[in-house]
Amino acid sequence: MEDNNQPIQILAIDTVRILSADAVQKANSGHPGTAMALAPVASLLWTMAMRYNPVNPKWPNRDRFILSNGHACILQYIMLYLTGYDLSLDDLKAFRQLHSKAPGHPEYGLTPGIEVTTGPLGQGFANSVGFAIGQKHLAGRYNKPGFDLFNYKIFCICSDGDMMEGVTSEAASLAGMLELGNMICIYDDNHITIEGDTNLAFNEDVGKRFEAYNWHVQTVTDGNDLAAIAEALVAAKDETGRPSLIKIRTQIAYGSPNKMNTAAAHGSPLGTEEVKLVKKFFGFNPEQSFVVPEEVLNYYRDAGKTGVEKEKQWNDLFKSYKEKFPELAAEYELFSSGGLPEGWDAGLPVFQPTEKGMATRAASGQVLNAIAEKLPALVGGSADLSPSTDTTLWDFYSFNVENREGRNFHFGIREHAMGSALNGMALTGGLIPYGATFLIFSEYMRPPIRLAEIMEIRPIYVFTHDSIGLGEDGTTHQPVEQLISLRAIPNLMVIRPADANETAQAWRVALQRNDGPVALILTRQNIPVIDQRKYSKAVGLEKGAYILSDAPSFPDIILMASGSEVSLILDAQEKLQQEGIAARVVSMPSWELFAEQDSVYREQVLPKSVRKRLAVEMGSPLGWREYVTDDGAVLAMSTYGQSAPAGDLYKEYGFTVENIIRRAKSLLEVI
Ligand SMILES: Cc1ncc(C[n+]2csc(CCOP(=O)(O)OP(=O)(O)O)c2C)c(N)n1
Repeated sequence: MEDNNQPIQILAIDTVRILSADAVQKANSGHPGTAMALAPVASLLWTMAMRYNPVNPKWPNRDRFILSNGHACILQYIMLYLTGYDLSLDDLKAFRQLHSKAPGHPEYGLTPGIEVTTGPLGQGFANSVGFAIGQKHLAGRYNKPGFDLFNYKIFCICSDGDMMEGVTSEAASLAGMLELGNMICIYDDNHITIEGDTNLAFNEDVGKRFEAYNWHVQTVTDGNDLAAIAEALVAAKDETGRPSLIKIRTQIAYGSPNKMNTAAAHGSPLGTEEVKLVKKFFGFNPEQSFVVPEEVLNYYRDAGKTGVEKEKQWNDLFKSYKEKFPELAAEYELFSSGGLPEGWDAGLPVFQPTEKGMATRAASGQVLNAIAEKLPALVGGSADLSPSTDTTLWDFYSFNVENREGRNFHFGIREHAMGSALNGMALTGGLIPYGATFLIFSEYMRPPIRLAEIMEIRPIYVFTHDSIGLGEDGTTHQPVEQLISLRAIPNLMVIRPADANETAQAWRVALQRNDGPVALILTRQNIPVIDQRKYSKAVGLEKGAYILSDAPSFPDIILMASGSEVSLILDAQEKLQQEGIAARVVSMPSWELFAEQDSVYREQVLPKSVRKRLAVEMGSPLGWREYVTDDGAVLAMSTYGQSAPAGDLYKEYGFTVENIIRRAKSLLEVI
């Protein structure tokens, strides 16, 4: 250090700026400028505004911090290291390297203190809304007079890019309406994006926009004005009736004489010489890198240590809460550790065949309501489609400003924000969130679905209206490629049950999974309830594929299907039998579950020696080849559907028992 006379706060901030420049320079990739410019606000957040304990990053009543502009994550890693999380200076030196704890964008589960994986712009902001909903709901359910168990806040930093993304608008609108006063978002208004000045593509008044969303909006005109930032943070914390936006005008790469305020400082190292100039500007030795003055480390570590006592106080509070409200405490402990109560599935309904049959969405609604009482952690809703997706919990209230304990969520027609909010809710701890819409509109929420897979967290998606079988709504609403595209997402478990009983089993499997999300794919239309006295029990669903009805002798052919098409192949089996053809019927609700089975089981279900196989699914044929082999065939949708009654569409596209028989015979060359 050349100049040691600066007040510690300034020195501490400058250290963060220089570490940012150093780490990105060493990695030879990354985003230095934004981290440098945000150092003052970060420093204030971690020293005066936020409640956290680096020794226990999972402490339930900690404030949550989400960096929505995840590209600036070196800033967060530096703050985690400095305040005493399990992250070292060496980890910072390994920024963006193989197996590093400091990857190119923040990843949940990899780095202690990272609450959620961010990087796709807009997600972190919308996740924050989910976290804020989660906190309000926990408080609504568990807080009692004298026991303010959950009163933490959600802090989020976001950038121009976040503000441009549509999902931010959806989520901000929802947050304002729900009066989520526990959320504080700092908007890094630096006027710079990758292509240059924001005037190229973005010139609205963000503050006014957020005011219109019912947010409490403050502006700080200078990102280095510590007093103004601190004041704004205090005011934001005091505002509990509305979410807060603090718009801070910063200068990207502040301190870099040649890169400051330019897009060049956004996504590339500043350059060795420029980094030296930065060090000079801040009075550091230009020849030294990764310098952390001892007093700076002490300054941040001391701030971090205050969290130990705060957590202890909370633990004491929880202890007396546990004495006074043992059941509620036990419930929270169970669900927040990912468990389910003993016997939770005892009341799963069993459905009997009826003349009319039953849509799997309707069965799902019954299942959900049968288990809701025993699973208070199960909360969810839809993007304005609860009546159509059958996802209302009949005996419970809606979540709204008056009732935070409500378990029915109205996300509005905001599928994308719903998906992102579900991630924040799932990460809250103690909640099992589900979200519903039509399968076709899963398209509108793919980014958060993918992130849930990466994070191995467990929202449950209820996607109904799963095929041309939805009928008259027509082409725009009839999914074709959605099933296979969801199956293509690693770690998403897709389950398309064949009837009401498989639907009950699908919920059982979904709720038992706690290392990744599940998508339930359900019909709009009534379909037969398969007679479990005549055929195999629906519990076979848990294996992904199972022999629903075997051939009386060694099978000539295997018929396989998922969802509504299973009943068709069952009928076809019977008719083929009358003609002396032995067909095995395999119900195949989940490729992912089947892939988890051992090879012996898989061989039992699909023996290699039976090469004639016909797969039937009202979706894209892609992927089925693996199961039908080169000697088999796939009856699927290779075009879009049309607007017509379902029965007519079944005929039009060949999803009839007669056509299945014809295709089977053609495979067996008996036509
Ligand atoms: C959804 C999404 N689209 C594009 C990108 C690629 N990207 C990363 S940062 C960025 C914009 C940078 O501008 P800003 O958000 O203002 O960040 P700053 O320059 O202030 O760091 C873009 C387009 C992304 N991460 N996510």
